[in-house]
Amino acid sequence: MKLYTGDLSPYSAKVRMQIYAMGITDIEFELPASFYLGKLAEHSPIGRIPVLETDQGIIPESEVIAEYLDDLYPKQSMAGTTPSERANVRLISRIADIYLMNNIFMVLPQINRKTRVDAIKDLLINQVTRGMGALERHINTTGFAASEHLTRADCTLVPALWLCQNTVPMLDTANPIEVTQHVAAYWERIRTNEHAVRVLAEMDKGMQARLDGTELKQIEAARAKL
Ligand SMILES: N[C@@H](CCC(=O)N[C@@H](CS)C(=O)NCC(=O)O)C(=O)O
Repeated sequence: MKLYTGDLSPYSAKVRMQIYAMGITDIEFELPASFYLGKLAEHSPIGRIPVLETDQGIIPESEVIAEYLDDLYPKQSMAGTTPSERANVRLISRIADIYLMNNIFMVLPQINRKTRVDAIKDLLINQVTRGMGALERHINTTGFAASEHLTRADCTLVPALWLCQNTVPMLDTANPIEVTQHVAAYWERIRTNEHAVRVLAEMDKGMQARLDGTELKQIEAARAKL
């Protein structure tokens, strides 16, 4: 199998963290040139990464890929065991995906102060703040995000919190993790987990490549090959 993935992409990082934690070693990683050219629809109609290529066809959407991996390798499944634990895993993963990452992605174009529309920024940041408030109420106060062991909830939440910490302040807004108690404590704890450490380093590397011009060179190289 092949995963179309990028270092900086939090949705891709979520799937990579699950792959590392499940000990799956036969999935090749690739960032296609089409990503830089805005032509990801050549690989998947949704036009976004991650995409998993399997012998049966492609699977887009991080949550769908995550569930597919759990179904494919039930012994290593990270979906939780009891019905209530599984519900918690899904809930934390949905909060991270829908209320945090999705709204943060929508607000990112407002980083540019010259073109910023304050009403759009405020609307979306309020939604991120609400999502963080909900996470504060639902997150486990000990151990991992949804239970006492590592689950898919952690794989979604780690990249979501990284995104929050590293991008929201660029909108001249305080990092919403700072006013939390349980989320902030979790954020400290999870950064000692080996799989979290690995994806966080990959995301830092991706951010560095964006800031130091390495990514721009890759885009230019992809264009030159057209
Ligand atoms: N709901 C999707 C979101 C994926 C997504 O937005 N991926 C971003 C990178 S993190 C992307 O491919 N953006 C390219 C684009 O929007 O053209 C998922 O969970 O996989």
